[in-house]
Amino acid sequence: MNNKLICFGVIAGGLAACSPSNTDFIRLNQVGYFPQQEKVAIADTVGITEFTVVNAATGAEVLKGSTEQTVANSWASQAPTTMDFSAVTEPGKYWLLAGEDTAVFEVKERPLQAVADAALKAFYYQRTGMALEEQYAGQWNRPAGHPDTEVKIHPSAAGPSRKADAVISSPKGWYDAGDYNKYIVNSAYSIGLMQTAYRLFPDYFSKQNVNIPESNNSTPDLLDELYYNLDWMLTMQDPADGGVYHKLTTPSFEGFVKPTECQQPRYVVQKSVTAALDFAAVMAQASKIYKPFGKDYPGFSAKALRAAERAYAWAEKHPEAYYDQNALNQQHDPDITTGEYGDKDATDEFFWAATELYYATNKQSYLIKAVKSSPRSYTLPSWGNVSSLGVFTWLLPEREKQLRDVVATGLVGSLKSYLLAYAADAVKDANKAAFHAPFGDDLNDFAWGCLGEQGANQATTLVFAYLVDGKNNYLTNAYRDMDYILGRNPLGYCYVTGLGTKSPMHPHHRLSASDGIDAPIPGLLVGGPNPGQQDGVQYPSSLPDESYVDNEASYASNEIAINWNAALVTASSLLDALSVPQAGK
Ligand code: G3I
Ligand code: 9MR
Repeated sequence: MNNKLICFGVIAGGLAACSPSNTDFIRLNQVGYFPQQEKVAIADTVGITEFTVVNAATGAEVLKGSTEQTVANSWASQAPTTMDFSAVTEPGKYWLLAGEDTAVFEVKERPLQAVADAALKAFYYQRTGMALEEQYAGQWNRPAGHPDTEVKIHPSAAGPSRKADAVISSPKGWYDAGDYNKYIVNSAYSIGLMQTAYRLFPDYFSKQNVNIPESNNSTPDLLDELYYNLDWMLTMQDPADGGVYHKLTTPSFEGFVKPTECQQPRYVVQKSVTAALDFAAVMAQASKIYKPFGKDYPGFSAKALRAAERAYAWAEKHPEAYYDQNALNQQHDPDITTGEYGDKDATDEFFWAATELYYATNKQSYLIKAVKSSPRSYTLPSWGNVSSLGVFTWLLPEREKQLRDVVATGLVGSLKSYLLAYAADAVKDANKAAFHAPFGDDLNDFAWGCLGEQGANQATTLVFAYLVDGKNNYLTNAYRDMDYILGRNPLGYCYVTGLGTKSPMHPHHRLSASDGIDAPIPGLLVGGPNPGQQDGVQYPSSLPDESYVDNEASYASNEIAINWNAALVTASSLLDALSVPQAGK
């Protein structure tokens, strides 16, 4: 079948609504390009040397171009071709035609606004313990589940004042992911990333409205949403000693049932050093960020700072209190088999927490501690390695100008050089990469949750490199990573639910799976290609960048999680803000 001719016919007949067939192999950003953005599509059309761009509304040809060869990935037998249509800058809908293949794309102002808004709104859908009303949640409205007002102290968390099986109240917060549990390490890390975005462009966030119950108060929606989880986190601190429980969980994962149908008891489990430090870091951040919003959140700023200092002091006394679920299960009952978020090295958490506490208090002791645990190279943010969150805080452009202390300025100098070394290396081959992005040409790019932890977080890192160094090339490459996530990838998925022309319909997500609605909850980034394939599901391919399947059972490639969505919120908001200079700071 010749798609090209069929679509031309449709266009000539005045109907712009025809859609490309699934067999097409043109890969591009399915959400849209802003007028000045580089615009590149990928095809595997061997032998095709030319492409055409047609205005979908008028049928008029607006561009003719030549294809170029990329460099094949080490695991691929063949390099795809690229088509550069950056010259198309007039807002509108277009067809890209190459040989037998067709794809539709759109040029518009602020295409990433839809991504940034949907990604943030997804956190509202993850809220536990409250009813989601139709006026905010649309067809995904639901009654309250998991009130968590009666949660048991697991024996691993018992102490002199709170004995095993004692009951505490620990309501609110977000469901972590496809499961129904709440984990301090992961939700703190997620908040840390998004609070970083807020610090960079507060004016951008003050204008955002995602229609949540708090949208009409005087606090930005982002901060209202984060507060819903911060408020839960405060309940996870043991008032007796300042330690922080690692997680609030059922002993084993629930089935694919609605929140209101869950029966298992919920526990708070063991205090850990990583939970305490991640908690300390975000509470210290929040104490500064929420200070101007005391009208909506009275007393929170001071309370957060006190909580942060106590948690940090606890961590210093318990530096070896790692969360090791196997060891825990050998000593205590019931066994806990849900997400571990374990760690055997808290140096990065000490660095991040000390960094934030120094920024919040100006106490010299925290500066010394931050320097002592500072990293020797740059590592992308992930729940398991948070050193970059500390790096971002040191490199905040406004702050750097204010630093006078020689120890602090020395540290900033080193951290900057590590970040820029990472960024320079990341972008060096991107121009010729198989999918024209810095993410996606290395075997190590693909693992559980890679689209968030390695894709979107690389984009955020490159935004920082751009802000620090001023090189446009870093910004261009950050947008390229977003293009990858939004469709310019081997399987041609826009990996965010509800966006683009082909997106996941069956994520490993209990809320979406149990609500009786065909469409999944929107705005959720799936984990993505993961050659580990740990879920035993049949995948279409064993190639690293094709190890993804839109199957509800595939928790290793098709789950959603707050940390990946936090990465999407951060990258898409920063890039949206930067594509409208006046909306940024
Ligand atoms: O870091 C290594 C990397 O160096 C190596 O190249 C790669 C090769 O496969 O493996 C990488 O480690 C993987 C790691 O994720 C990457 O972050 C591990 O194999 C993999 O098992 C690990 O998966 C974690 C998963 O839980 C299983 O424990 C994910 O990070 C983590 O995001 C995920 O979190 C779960 C929670 O436990 C429960 N809630 C859902 C959530 C999302 O799936
Ligand atoms: O649903 C669970 C998901 O949230 C986790 O990321 C994943 C790995 O810990 O585990 C999933 O639960 C599966 C369990 O590990 C094994 N039995 C099937 C469960 C999913 O239905």
